[in-house]
Formats: sequence, C-alpha cells, structure tokens
Amino acid sequence: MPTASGGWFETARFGLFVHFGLYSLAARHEWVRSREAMSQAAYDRYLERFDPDLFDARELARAAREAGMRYAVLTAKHHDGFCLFGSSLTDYTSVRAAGRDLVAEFVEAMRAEGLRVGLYYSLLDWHHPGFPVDEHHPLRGSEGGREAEDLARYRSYMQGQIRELLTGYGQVDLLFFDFTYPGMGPEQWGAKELIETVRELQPDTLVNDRLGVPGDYVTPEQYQPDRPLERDGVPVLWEACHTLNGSWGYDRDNHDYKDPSQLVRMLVQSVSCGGNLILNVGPTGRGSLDQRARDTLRAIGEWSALHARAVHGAGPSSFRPPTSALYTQRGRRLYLHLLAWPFNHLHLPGLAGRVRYAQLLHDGSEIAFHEVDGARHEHNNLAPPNQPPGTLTLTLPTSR
Ligand code: FUL
Repeated sequence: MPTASGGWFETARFGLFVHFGLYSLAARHEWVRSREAMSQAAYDRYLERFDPDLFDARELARAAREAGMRYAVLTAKHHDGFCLFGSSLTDYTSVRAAGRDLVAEFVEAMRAEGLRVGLYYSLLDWHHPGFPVDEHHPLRGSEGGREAEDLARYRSYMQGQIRELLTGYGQVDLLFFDFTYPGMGPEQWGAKELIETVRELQPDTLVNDRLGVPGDYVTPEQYQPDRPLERDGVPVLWEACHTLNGSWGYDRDNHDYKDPSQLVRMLVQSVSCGGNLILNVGPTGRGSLDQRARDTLRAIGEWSALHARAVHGAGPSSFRPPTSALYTQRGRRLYLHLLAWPFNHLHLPGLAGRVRYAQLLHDGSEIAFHEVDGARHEHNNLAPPNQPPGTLTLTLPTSR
C-alpha cells in the first residue's frame, strides 16, 4: 500500500463534500430509510419524484472555489444504493430516473474550476439483493420479500461499478469508500481486489481507509484532531470530515448550523495539525444549496479570500503558539492565527532572533515588534478586523 506523499491532497487542505441522493427528497437525514425501517416500495416514492432540476454542478464548483476549497467529493452511491451515474449493472440510477449522469456533470464542472475531484462510494447497499439484511439494513427484523443474500454477487457488482467509475469519467483523484463495521470488513468487501482494481485503472487515485485496510488517507468524522495523526508511529494523510448541521444529507428542519467562524477555526486547526478539512453540503431534493449552506460558504469565502495563503500549501509549524492561537507555516512564512481578538500585546516565546518582519495577513499592514528578555513581542494596538480568526504573518529568516 503506497503511503501517499501528500502531493495535491496535502496542498489543497480544504474540500467540499456533497451528499445528494433520493434521501434529499425526504429531507430528514441520509439514513432516513434505515432509521424509519422503510421498505423498498415505501422508499420508491422518492425515486418516482426524483427531479434534480436545480442541480447545477457549475454553481457548486464556483461556490466551492470561492469558499477557498480545492477539491470536491460527490456521493456516487450512498447506502441506499441509488447511483448518481449511469451504470450498466443496475437501473437504480439518476440516468434512469431523471436522464442525468450527475457524476459526469460534477466531474466536468469541478475540473473546469480547477478543483480536484473525488467520489464517495458506499460499501453498504440496501437496494442490492446480495447485500445482507444486517442491523443497519432497513428490512432488519422483517420477513421475506427478498432474495437470499449473495455477497459474492455483491462483491462483483462493486468491482464492476468501481471499474465503471474509473474508466468512464477521466481522472478521479480520490475515492472515499464507506464503511466497515463489525461483521462487514475487508474480506466481505473484497477490499484487496477493489484496491487492486483502483491501482490498475488509476494508480494515482487516493483511497481512504474505510475498506478496513490501511489506505492512503484517513477520515476522522465529526472530530477535530489536535495533533498530527499517526498510524503505527508513522504520520498519515488525513482529512477531518464535518457536516454543517449534523446531517450529511439535506435536513430541512434542522437549524443547528455551525457558525462560519467556528468552521474557519476548524480549518486552521486541521492545517496546523497537518491535515485537511472537508466540509459537507447536502443539496435540497431539487439539487440546489439552500440559503443556510450558501451563506455559510460565502462567509468562509470572505475569510479565504484574504487568508488562503495561510492554508493552501501550509502545514504545521515546529514553533509552539501562545494560548488561544495556532500556527500554520509555509516555507519562511509563519502564520499566527489569533482565535481571540482583540489584543494589544502578544508574547511569542521561542521566536527571539527569528523574525524579520511581521504584518497582518488580511491587509498586509506592518506590525511593530521588539524583543524582551530574549523573547519576541508583538506590540500594537490592534482593532479586530471583522474576520475570524485574526492572522499575523511572521517572516522568518530561514526555511523551516
Ligand atoms: C458515514 C455515513 O454513514 C454517513 O451517512 C456519511 O456518508 C459519512 C461521511 O460517512 O459513515
């Protein structure tokens, strides 16, 4: 298994996750079919009404780029088994239901905006007859109405679909398989064969670790690491994946949205710990972003427009930040992100003799500094700029 050496993924730092599918019409969480133990016939009401007339991949791509994101990942297939791409292996697709290959539209639009493209592919499949009726399955506890499980058949279905995705859409930069749980792991998925297929067809595609075997990157979910992540003592590539409001699929009546300033802090924290942040949006049943998602991306974009250089291509620093602050570093530029404004006096231990010049990042204005007892002091009366967090750039004399 190659441990990816970073490359575009490590430089990009910030991505968009898009969960869209039949569950978007239910508008109450992407697990709705399982949570409400719906039969396939009951769930089919969303298939019958699937009409993504407002799904505009170019608009999504623009929104992502303007938010400062450098890659985007779409649910090609989620746990309900519905495919957003044309597959010769099933009719349960957006092509059949609405005449649209949304994966094709997505990939093309992201590339046109210069974003890297990833596809999410669920290992669970509540539509495929070969998939076992386990504790997550909507039909758990119900009798009959289903062919006997045939995992070998399901494995070859997955193989075939991964082949379709990696041969029909040009370069796919990343695959996000999801997920492994007790009783369903690498052996059941045919993880080894799946990864071999990926390597054969697109050797540069990064694969996550949710097949139950070590992949190229790890995906802590709704969790913010506070230090670089390691596996067996070796640093790994990682992305923290987060929802806007606790649901990945569109959840109309859930108004518990994270604040943009909190999301910016989470992004900075990921970068300061050598990882990425992938932030999710769940388009509505018609395929567009609702106002709350738009507003959030726009607010993050205002921050990114002025602070992106402290994120893209930046990583952790070996300097220790003062309390309520984080460092990211890119070559000779050390970025000090102040999480609590305002301040007029800041003590930066360990930087004595190391700083050549200091300035605010958002407007380039110079910051006065002096050394006291061998420590570095920034000394200014700074009014808080209206962006979270405030960021200072310190230019160091040598590279890290
Ligand atoms: C989880 C899934 O069950 C969620 O629905 C979502 O797709 C998240 C990213 O991964 O494991």
